[in-house]
Amino acid sequence: MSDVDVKDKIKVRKKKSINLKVPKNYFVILLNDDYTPMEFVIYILKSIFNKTTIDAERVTLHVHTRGEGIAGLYSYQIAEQKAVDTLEEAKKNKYPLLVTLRESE
Ligand code: TYC
Repeated sequence: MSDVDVKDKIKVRKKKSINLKVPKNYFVILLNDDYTPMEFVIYILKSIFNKTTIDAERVTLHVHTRGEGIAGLYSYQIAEQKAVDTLEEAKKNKYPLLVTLRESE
């Protein structure tokens, strides 16, 4: 076999690349509206976002006066599930409460 033929048989193994990307986190943002009762928003923040009563009241007042506020920060899957749970609970109670997700950083 010539040198050229032998060289064709040499396999170059590619180094396995490591994914160095850190997964992003997502804010679940509550939006204000004129109809959802404060008590219901507080209940959502306590039951879905594990807030204390004091924190839930603080976030609710912030959303009420500023238009929006952070309910929590989670990995995408958890943030999405909490948003779905919030919207389902609001729908069940016929309130127009809305949430959005916002990528952090
Ligand atoms: N603005 C509502 C009210 O006056 C209260 C409210 C707070 C609604 C936060 C939504 O995400 C919200 N009853």
